Amino acid sequence: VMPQDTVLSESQHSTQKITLGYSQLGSESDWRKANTNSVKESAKEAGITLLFENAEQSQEKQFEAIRSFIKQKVDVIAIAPVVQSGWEPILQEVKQAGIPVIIADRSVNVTDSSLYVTFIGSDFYDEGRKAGKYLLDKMKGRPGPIGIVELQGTMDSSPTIERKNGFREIIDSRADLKILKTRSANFTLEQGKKVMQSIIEELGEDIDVLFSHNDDMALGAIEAMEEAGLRPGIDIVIISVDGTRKSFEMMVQGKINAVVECNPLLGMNLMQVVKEIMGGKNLPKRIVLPESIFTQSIAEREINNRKY
Ligand code: GZL
Repeated sequence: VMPQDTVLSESQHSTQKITLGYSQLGSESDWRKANTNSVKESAKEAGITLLFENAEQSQEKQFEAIRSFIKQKVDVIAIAPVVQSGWEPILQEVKQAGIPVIIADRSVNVTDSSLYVTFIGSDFYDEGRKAGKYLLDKMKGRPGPIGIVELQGTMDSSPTIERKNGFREIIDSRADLKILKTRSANFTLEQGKKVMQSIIEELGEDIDVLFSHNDDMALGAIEAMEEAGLRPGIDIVIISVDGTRKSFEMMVQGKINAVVECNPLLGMNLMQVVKEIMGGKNLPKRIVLPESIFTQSIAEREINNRKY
């Protein structure tokens, strides 16, 4: 504890005193848990006081958390928005309170971009394109028609909308790549399994490809396939998104063919941005982390480097 009469330098003063309110959307997936750990660990390392609220997929609970941050007069508020719409009113309240906002992970649909300082998150549209490009390449020599099933993430969330659209932009270049069924399983393993079970009952052998918007739903779908006597990665080509350790284990076992990287480890970037805001720095409106795609050929080598 600092003796009362200690004179803090400007930098000590700013880092010593920063309080960040983080509204996390839930704990639905391994990606989300890694994101939460990254934010908590990075705040500790940065000496930033963190108020952390988990909304368990409820936008209303995110609003409540944000109002509590305003009451507690935090220095900065960061939000991982569960869906992209409905954010104007609460962001106006935060603006009235004079607290800067960082949008983290998923994006918000607002007309007034002065309502937040910057958005730190992946390019989900490009993730969808990468999945589509992998599929075109994988199916080059194979005659059609090729039946695709898509498991979508949380409806009205920016990763779901943009992965869906990026994927379609690419596969539309080949007419006999057909999306037979697209359903949301809300980014969870349990719903991925349930939804895939019902799709298998309906389409069975006609399914050639699964495009899953995240690894947890892909893992659930794999369970459903195996219970139905189908061989994931062989009878059905599986493309997923995130790059969690479990997805690498599945690639090593030949059950997933490719995983598009989506990096949850935003914590350090976030704390850097918080400090720059407190230091009066100007920031770009958009901060994107570089990402790639992983296939079975590199899974064995890469799995031990995985941090989440
Ligand atoms: C993407 C993130 C998504 C992940 C899912 O940045 O919002 O939410 O792809 C997670 O695994 O549930």
